[in-house]
Amino acid sequence: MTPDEMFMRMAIDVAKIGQAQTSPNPLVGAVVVRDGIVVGQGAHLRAGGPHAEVHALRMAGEAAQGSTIYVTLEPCNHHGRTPPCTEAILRAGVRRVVVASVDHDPRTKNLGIAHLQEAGLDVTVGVLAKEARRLNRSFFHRVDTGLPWVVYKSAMTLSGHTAADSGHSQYVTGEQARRQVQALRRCHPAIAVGIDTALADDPRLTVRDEAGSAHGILQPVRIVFDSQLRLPVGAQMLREPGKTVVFTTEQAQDNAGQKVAQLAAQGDVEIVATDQQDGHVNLRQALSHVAAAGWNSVLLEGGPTLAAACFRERLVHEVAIYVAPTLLLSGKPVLSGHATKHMREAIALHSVEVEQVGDDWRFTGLVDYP
Ligand code: AOF
Ligand code: ZN
Repeated sequence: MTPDEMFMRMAIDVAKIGQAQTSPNPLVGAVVVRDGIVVGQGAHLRAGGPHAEVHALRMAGEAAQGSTIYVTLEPCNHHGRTPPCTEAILRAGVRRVVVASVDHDPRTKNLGIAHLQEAGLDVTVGVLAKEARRLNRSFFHRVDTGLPWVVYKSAMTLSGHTAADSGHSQYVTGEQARRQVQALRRCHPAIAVGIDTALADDPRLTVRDEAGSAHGILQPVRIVFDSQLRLPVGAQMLREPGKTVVFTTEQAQDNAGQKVAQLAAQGDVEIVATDQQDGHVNLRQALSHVAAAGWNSVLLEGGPTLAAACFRERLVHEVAIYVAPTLLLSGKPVLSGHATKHMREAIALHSVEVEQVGDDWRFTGLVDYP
Protein backbone atom coordinates (compact mmCIF):
# COMPACT_ATOMS: atom_id res chain seq x y z
CA MET A 1 0.00 0.00 0.00
CA THR A 2 1.47 3.39 -1.01
CA PRO A 3 1.19 6.39 1.36
CA ASP A 4 -1.44 7.88 -0.98
CA GLU A 5 -3.49 4.70 -0.72
CA MET A 6 -3.07 4.58 3.04
CA PHE A 7 -4.40 8.14 3.55
CA MET A 8 -7.18 7.61 0.99
CA ARG A 9 -8.23 4.48 2.90
CA MET A 10 -8.59 6.66 6.00
CA ALA A 11 -10.67 9.16 4.02
CA ILE A 12 -12.96 6.37 2.80
CA ASP A 13 -13.39 5.08 6.35
CA VAL A 14 -14.22 8.59 7.54
CA ALA A 15 -16.74 9.02 4.68
CA LYS A 16 -18.69 5.98 5.93
CA ILE A 17 -19.65 7.84 9.10
CA GLY A 18 -22.32 9.59 7.02
CA GLN A 19 -23.86 6.29 5.86
CA ALA A 20 -27.62 6.56 5.17
CA GLN A 21 -27.90 10.17 6.28
CA THR A 22 -26.42 12.22 3.41
CA SER A 23 -29.01 11.49 0.71
CA PRO A 24 -29.45 13.06 -1.84
CA ASN A 25 -25.79 13.91 -1.34
CA PRO A 26 -22.91 11.45 -1.62
CA LEU A 27 -20.73 10.03 1.15
CA VAL A 28 -17.52 12.00 1.23
CA GLY A 29 -14.50 11.85 3.51
CA ALA A 30 -11.41 14.09 3.61
CA VAL A 31 -8.06 13.81 5.37
CA VAL A 32 -5.49 16.65 5.51
CA VAL A 33 -1.85 15.54 5.76
CA ARG A 34 1.16 17.74 6.47
CA ASP A 35 4.69 16.27 6.59
CA GLY A 36 3.26 12.76 6.86
CA ILE A 37 1.01 13.62 9.81
CA VAL A 38 -2.78 13.76 9.74
CA VAL A 39 -3.75 17.26 10.84
CA GLY A 40 -7.42 17.26 9.91
CA GLN A 41 -10.26 14.94 8.93
CA GLY A 42 -13.90 15.35 8.11
CA ALA A 43 -16.99 13.67 6.71
CA HIS A 44 -20.02 15.04 4.94
CA LEU A 45 -22.80 14.26 7.43
CA ARG A 46 -26.00 15.60 5.93
CA ALA A 47 -27.25 17.47 2.88
CA GLY A 48 -27.12 21.17 3.59
CA GLY A 49 -24.29 20.73 6.09
CA PRO A 50 -20.63 21.52 5.45
CA HIS A 51 -18.79 19.34 2.96
CA ALA A 52 -16.09 16.93 4.11
CA GLU A 53 -13.24 19.20 2.99
CA VAL A 54 -14.60 22.12 4.99
CA HIS A 55 -14.68 20.11 8.23
CA ALA A 56 -11.18 18.72 7.61
CA LEU A 57 -9.65 22.11 6.72
CA ARG A 58 -11.25 23.76 9.74
CA MET A 59 -9.69 21.13 11.97
CA ALA A 60 -6.30 21.55 10.30
CA GLY A 61 -6.35 25.35 10.71
CA GLU A 62 -2.93 26.87 9.98
CA ALA A 63 -1.47 23.40 9.40
CA ALA A 64 -3.36 23.25 6.10
CA GLN A 65 -0.70 25.57 4.59
CA GLY A 66 1.41 23.47 2.23
CA SER A 67 -0.58 20.30 3.02
CA THR A 68 -2.00 17.49 0.94
CA ILE A 69 -5.74 16.88 1.11
CA TYR A 70 -7.15 13.41 0.37
CA VAL A 71 -10.78 13.51 -0.76
CA THR A 72 -12.91 10.52 -1.75
CA LEU A 73 -14.86 12.61 -4.27
CA GLU A 74 -13.77 15.39 -6.60
CA PRO A 75 -14.13 18.68 -4.66
CA CYS A 76 -17.22 20.57 -5.74
CA ASN A 77 -16.85 23.61 -7.94
CA HIS A 78 -20.39 24.96 -7.67
CA HIS A 79 -22.48 27.02 -5.30
CA GLY A 80 -25.09 24.56 -4.03
CA ARG A 81 -26.46 24.74 -0.53
CA THR A 82 -22.84 25.47 0.42
CA PRO A 83 -20.01 27.37 -1.35
CA PRO A 84 -17.50 25.49 -3.57
CA CYS A 85 -14.89 23.34 -1.83
CA THR A 86 -12.34 24.19 -4.53
CA GLU A 87 -12.31 27.76 -3.18
CA ALA A 88 -11.94 26.57 0.42
CA ILE A 89 -8.98 24.40 -0.63
CA LEU A 90 -7.27 27.28 -2.45
CA ARG A 91 -7.90 29.69 0.42
CA ALA A 92 -6.39 27.28 2.95
CA GLY A 93 -3.10 27.10 1.07
CA VAL A 94 -3.27 23.38 0.28
CA ARG A 95 -0.50 22.36 -2.14
CA ARG A 96 -1.62 18.96 -3.35
CA VAL A 97 -5.06 17.35 -3.82
CA VAL A 98 -5.56 13.59 -4.11
CA VAL A 99 -8.98 12.52 -5.37
CA ALA A 100 -10.42 9.00 -5.47
CA SER A 101 -13.33 9.43 -7.88
CA VAL A 102 -14.68 12.11 -10.19
CA ASP A 103 -18.05 13.64 -9.23
CA HIS A 104 -20.96 12.81 -11.56
CA ASP A 105 -22.98 15.88 -10.60
CA PRO A 106 -22.93 17.87 -13.87
CA ARG A 107 -22.34 21.07 -11.91
CA THR A 108 -18.90 19.76 -10.90
CA LYS A 109 -17.99 16.76 -13.10
CA ASN A 110 -14.29 17.24 -14.00
CA LEU A 111 -14.62 20.98 -13.40
CA GLY A 112 -13.44 20.83 -9.80
CA ILE A 113 -10.27 19.02 -10.83
CA ALA A 114 -9.66 21.40 -13.74
CA HIS A 115 -10.12 24.45 -11.52
CA LEU A 116 -7.58 23.20 -8.95
CA GLN A 117 -5.06 22.34 -11.68
CA GLU A 118 -5.46 25.73 -13.32
CA ALA A 119 -4.78 27.34 -9.95
CA GLY A 120 -1.43 25.53 -9.93
CA LEU A 121 -2.13 22.77 -7.45
CA ASP A 122 -0.72 19.29 -7.91
CA VAL A 123 -3.78 17.06 -8.46
CA THR A 124 -3.76 13.25 -8.50
CA VAL A 125 -6.96 11.45 -9.50
CA GLY A 126 -7.96 7.78 -9.18
CA VAL A 127 -6.40 6.59 -5.91
CA LEU A 128 -8.65 3.74 -4.64
CA ALA A 129 -11.10 4.78 -7.38
CA LYS A 130 -12.90 1.43 -7.46
CA GLU A 131 -13.74 1.53 -3.77
CA ALA A 132 -14.79 5.16 -3.93
CA ARG A 133 -17.09 4.46 -6.87
CA ARG A 134 -18.60 1.57 -4.97
CA LEU A 135 -19.07 3.74 -1.88
CA ASN A 136 -21.25 6.14 -3.89
CA ARG A 137 -22.81 3.66 -6.28
CA SER A 138 -26.32 4.84 -5.39
CA PHE A 139 -25.54 8.57 -5.60
CA PHE A 140 -23.82 8.13 -8.99
CA HIS A 141 -26.69 5.99 -10.27
CA ARG A 142 -29.30 8.55 -9.25
CA VAL A 143 -27.37 11.43 -10.80
CA ASP A 144 -26.67 9.47 -14.02
CA THR A 145 -30.14 7.96 -14.54
CA GLY A 146 -32.71 9.86 -12.48
CA LEU A 147 -33.63 6.60 -10.75
CA PRO A 148 -32.60 5.25 -7.36
CA TRP A 149 -30.24 2.30 -6.89
CA VAL A 150 -32.52 -0.61 -5.93
CA VAL A 151 -31.38 -3.48 -3.73
CA TYR A 152 -33.70 -6.48 -3.57
CA LYS A 153 -33.60 -8.23 -0.23
CA SER A 154 -35.38 -11.45 0.66
CA ALA A 155 -35.19 -14.40 3.01
CA MET A 156 -36.18 -17.84 1.84
CA THR A 157 -35.88 -21.54 2.48
CA LEU A 158 -33.61 -23.63 0.32
CA SER A 159 -36.81 -24.70 -1.46
CA GLY A 160 -37.36 -21.08 -2.53
CA HIS A 161 -40.23 -20.23 -0.18
CA THR A 162 -40.67 -17.10 1.91
CA ALA A 163 -43.67 -18.41 3.89
CA ALA A 164 -45.87 -21.47 4.39
CA ASP A 165 -49.03 -21.77 2.28
CA SER A 166 -50.99 -20.23 5.18
CA GLY A 167 -48.76 -17.14 4.97
CA HIS A 168 -46.99 -17.97 8.24
CA SER A 169 -43.46 -16.66 7.95
CA GLN A 170 -41.98 -16.09 11.39
CA TYR A 171 -39.25 -16.88 10.98
CA VAL A 172 -37.61 -18.12 7.83
CA THR A 173 -34.06 -17.27 8.90
CA GLY A 174 -32.30 -17.20 12.25
CA GLU A 175 -31.70 -14.34 14.61
CA GLN A 176 -28.30 -13.35 13.27
CA ALA A 177 -29.62 -12.95 9.71
CA ARG A 178 -32.56 -10.93 10.98
CA ARG A 179 -30.21 -8.63 12.85
CA GLN A 180 -28.21 -8.14 9.67
CA VAL A 181 -31.37 -7.10 7.85
CA GLN A 182 -31.88 -4.37 10.44
CA ALA A 183 -28.35 -3.17 9.69
CA LEU A 184 -29.08 -3.33 5.96
CA ARG A 185 -32.17 -1.15 6.41
CA ARG A 186 -30.00 1.40 8.13
CA CYS A 187 -27.87 1.69 4.97
CA HIS A 188 -30.73 2.90 2.77
CA PRO A 189 -32.76 6.11 2.83
CA ALA A 190 -35.90 4.21 1.72
CA ILE A 191 -37.50 0.75 2.12
CA ALA A 192 -40.24 -0.52 -0.19
CA VAL A 193 -42.87 -3.27 -0.06
CA GLY A 194 -45.91 -4.25 -2.08
CA ILE A 195 -49.42 -3.93 -0.69
CA ASP A 196 -49.87 -7.71 -0.36
CA THR A 197 -46.91 -7.83 2.02
CA ALA A 198 -48.23 -4.80 3.89
CA LEU A 199 -51.62 -6.52 4.31
CA ALA A 200 -50.27 -9.99 5.15
CA ASP A 201 -47.50 -9.02 7.61
CA ASP A 202 -48.52 -5.53 8.77
CA PRO A 203 -44.78 -4.73 8.97
CA ARG A 204 -43.38 -1.76 10.84
CA LEU A 205 -40.53 -1.31 8.31
CA THR A 206 -38.33 0.43 10.81
CA VAL A 207 -34.77 0.29 12.07
CA ARG A 208 -34.99 -0.72 15.71
CA ASP A 209 -32.65 -0.98 18.66
CA GLU A 210 -32.09 -4.16 20.70
CA ALA A 211 -35.18 -3.42 22.78
CA GLY A 212 -37.30 -3.13 19.62
CA SER A 213 -37.74 0.64 19.71
CA ALA A 214 -37.48 2.77 16.59
CA HIS A 215 -37.29 6.07 18.48
CA GLY A 216 -34.10 8.11 18.36
CA ILE A 217 -32.92 6.32 15.21
CA LEU A 218 -33.02 7.91 11.75
CA GLN A 219 -35.73 5.99 9.90
CA PRO A 220 -35.69 5.21 6.19
CA VAL A 221 -38.72 6.43 4.30
CA ARG A 222 -41.28 3.62 3.99
CA ILE A 223 -42.67 3.09 0.51
CA VAL A 224 -45.77 1.02 -0.25
CA PHE A 225 -46.80 0.16 -3.81
CA ASP A 226 -50.57 0.10 -3.52
CA SER A 227 -52.34 0.27 -6.89
CA GLN A 228 -55.87 0.07 -5.42
CA LEU A 229 -55.17 2.08 -2.27
CA ARG A 230 -55.90 -0.83 0.06
CA LEU A 231 -53.48 0.12 2.85
CA PRO A 232 -55.55 0.13 6.06
CA VAL A 233 -55.71 3.34 8.02
CA GLY A 234 -54.73 1.24 11.05
CA ALA A 235 -51.50 -0.14 9.50
CA GLN A 236 -48.73 -0.31 12.10
CA MET A 237 -46.19 1.46 9.91
CA LEU A 238 -48.31 4.62 9.99
CA ARG A 239 -47.81 4.81 13.77
CA GLU A 240 -44.03 4.52 13.56
CA PRO A 241 -41.62 7.47 13.53
CA GLY A 242 -40.65 8.60 10.03
CA LYS A 243 -42.38 9.15 6.74
CA THR A 244 -44.52 6.81 4.62
CA VAL A 245 -45.06 7.28 0.88
CA VAL A 246 -47.91 5.36 -0.74
CA PHE A 247 -47.73 5.00 -4.51
CA THR A 248 -51.07 4.39 -6.15
CA THR A 249 -52.67 4.91 -9.54
CA GLU A 250 -54.46 8.05 -10.66
CA GLN A 251 -57.62 5.97 -11.17
CA ALA A 252 -57.57 4.62 -7.61
CA GLN A 253 -56.90 8.07 -6.22
CA ASP A 254 -59.84 9.53 -8.14
CA ASN A 255 -62.15 6.74 -6.93
CA ALA A 256 -61.13 6.85 -3.30
CA GLY A 257 -61.14 10.46 -2.19
CA GLN A 258 -62.20 9.55 1.33
CA LYS A 259 -59.47 6.95 1.77
CA VAL A 260 -56.88 9.44 0.54
CA ALA A 261 -58.00 11.93 3.16
CA GLN A 262 -58.06 9.29 5.91
CA LEU A 263 -54.56 8.07 5.12
CA ALA A 264 -53.21 11.59 4.83
CA ALA A 265 -54.67 12.34 8.28
CA GLN A 266 -52.48 9.64 9.86
CA GLY A 267 -49.46 11.90 10.12
CA ASP A 268 -46.39 11.92 7.92
CA VAL A 269 -48.00 10.16 4.95
CA GLU A 270 -47.71 11.19 1.32
CA ILE A 271 -49.88 9.68 -1.40
CA VAL A 272 -48.46 9.85 -4.90
CA ALA A 273 -50.43 8.80 -7.97
CA THR A 274 -48.77 7.51 -11.14
CA ASP A 275 -50.15 6.50 -14.53
CA GLN A 276 -51.62 3.05 -14.70
CA GLN A 277 -49.50 0.27 -16.18
CA ASP A 278 -51.40 -3.02 -16.66
CA GLY A 279 -53.68 -1.89 -13.85
CA HIS A 280 -50.77 -1.27 -11.49
CA VAL A 281 -48.58 1.56 -10.34
CA ASN A 282 -46.12 2.59 -13.04
CA LEU A 283 -42.95 1.48 -11.25
CA ARG A 284 -40.51 3.50 -13.29
CA GLN A 285 -42.53 6.66 -12.72
CA ALA A 286 -42.78 5.94 -9.01
CA LEU A 287 -39.04 5.37 -8.74
CA SER A 288 -38.22 8.53 -10.64
CA HIS A 289 -40.32 10.32 -8.05
CA VAL A 290 -38.21 8.63 -5.35
CA ALA A 291 -35.00 9.84 -7.02
CA ALA A 292 -36.36 13.35 -7.49
CA ALA A 293 -37.31 13.42 -3.80
CA GLY A 294 -33.62 12.87 -3.11
CA TRP A 295 -33.48 9.25 -1.97
CA ASN A 296 -30.42 7.68 -3.58
CA SER A 297 -31.31 4.05 -2.91
CA VAL A 298 -34.23 1.79 -2.06
CA LEU A 299 -34.20 -1.51 -0.21
CA LEU A 300 -36.93 -3.57 -1.88
CA GLU A 301 -38.26 -6.11 0.61
CA GLY A 302 -40.90 -7.91 -1.46
CA GLY A 303 -43.39 -9.41 -1.93
CA PRO A 304 -43.04 -11.82 -4.81
CA THR A 305 -45.11 -10.02 -7.45
CA LEU A 306 -43.74 -6.55 -6.80
CA ALA A 307 -40.18 -7.87 -6.84
CA ALA A 308 -40.74 -9.83 -10.06
CA ALA A 309 -42.31 -6.75 -11.68
CA CYS A 310 -39.34 -4.62 -10.65
CA PHE A 311 -36.93 -7.18 -12.14
CA ARG A 312 -38.99 -7.35 -15.32
CA GLU A 313 -38.77 -3.58 -15.65
CA ARG A 314 -35.01 -3.83 -15.06
CA LEU A 315 -35.25 -1.58 -12.05
CA VAL A 316 -33.29 -3.75 -9.60
CA HIS A 317 -29.50 -3.47 -9.49
CA GLU A 318 -28.34 -5.54 -6.58
CA VAL A 319 -29.62 -8.47 -4.52
CA ALA A 320 -29.10 -9.64 -0.95
CA ILE A 321 -30.83 -12.99 -0.48
CA TYR A 322 -30.74 -14.92 2.77
CA VAL A 323 -31.20 -18.65 2.40
CA ALA A 324 -32.06 -20.89 5.34
CA PRO A 325 -30.95 -24.53 5.16
CA THR A 326 -34.57 -25.71 5.38
CA LEU A 327 -37.13 -27.10 2.95
CA LEU A 328 -40.82 -26.35 2.86
CA LEU A 329 -42.80 -28.98 0.96
CA SER A 330 -45.06 -26.25 -0.35
CA GLY A 331 -45.34 -22.52 0.32
CA LYS A 332 -45.20 -18.97 -1.00
CA PRO A 333 -42.55 -18.62 -3.71
CA VAL A 334 -39.94 -15.89 -3.42
CA LEU A 335 -40.77 -14.51 -6.90
CA SER A 336 -44.00 -14.93 -8.86
CA GLY A 337 -46.44 -13.40 -11.28
CA HIS A 338 -44.42 -13.48 -14.47
CA ALA A 339 -44.53 -16.69 -16.47
CA THR A 340 -41.23 -17.79 -17.98
CA LYS A 341 -40.58 -20.24 -20.78
CA HIS A 342 -36.90 -20.61 -21.30
CA MET A 343 -33.73 -20.69 -19.18
CA ARG A 344 -32.48 -17.87 -21.39
CA GLU A 345 -34.72 -15.63 -19.33
CA ALA A 346 -32.74 -16.33 -16.16
CA ILE A 347 -31.33 -13.15 -14.66
CA ALA A 348 -27.70 -13.77 -13.81
CA LEU A 349 -25.79 -12.14 -11.00
CA HIS A 350 -22.18 -11.08 -11.12
CA SER A 351 -19.70 -10.11 -8.41
CA VAL A 352 -21.43 -12.75 -6.30
CA GLU A 353 -20.41 -13.17 -2.69
CA VAL A 354 -21.64 -15.89 -0.37
CA GLU A 355 -21.31 -15.66 3.38
CA GLN A 356 -22.53 -17.79 6.24
CA VAL A 357 -24.65 -15.84 8.74
CA GLY A 358 -25.44 -18.01 11.75
CA ASP A 359 -27.06 -21.11 10.28
CA ASP A 360 -28.13 -19.24 7.14
CA TRP A 361 -26.35 -18.15 4.00
CA ARG A 362 -26.31 -14.73 2.41
CA PHE A 363 -25.91 -14.33 -1.35
CA THR A 364 -25.16 -10.87 -2.65
CA GLY A 365 -24.54 -9.86 -6.23
CA LEU A 366 -25.11 -7.30 -8.94
CA VAL A 367 -27.83 -7.89 -11.51
CA ASP A 368 -26.96 -8.72 -15.12
CA TYR A 369 -30.09 -8.54 -17.28
CA PRO A 370 -30.19 -10.84 -20.32
C1 AOF B 1 -17.62 17.77 -2.03
N1 AOF B 1 -17.55 17.41 -0.73
O1 AOF B 1 -18.44 16.57 1.10
C2 AOF B 1 -19.79 16.66 -0.82
C3 AOF B 1 -19.83 17.02 -2.19
O2 AOF B 1 -26.01 21.22 -1.99
P1 AOF B 1 -24.57 21.07 -1.67
O3 AOF B 1 -23.82 22.35 -1.58
O4 AOF B 1 -24.33 20.19 -0.46
O5 AOF B 1 -23.91 20.29 -2.92
C4 AOF B 1 -24.23 18.96 -3.18
C5 AOF B 1 -23.35 18.47 -4.30
O6 AOF B 1 -21.99 18.64 -3.92
C6 AOF B 1 -23.51 16.98 -4.60
O7 AOF B 1 -24.43 16.74 -5.64
C7 AOF B 1 -22.10 16.60 -5.04
O8 AOF B 1 -21.87 16.97 -6.37
C8 AOF B 1 -21.24 17.47 -4.17
N2 AOF B 1 -20.97 16.80 -2.91
N3 AOF B 1 -18.73 17.52 -2.75
O9 AOF B 1 -16.66 18.33 -2.55
C9 AOF B 1 -18.58 16.87 -0.10
N4 AOF B 1 -20.88 16.17 -0.19
ZN1 ZN C 1 -17.89 20.62 -1.69
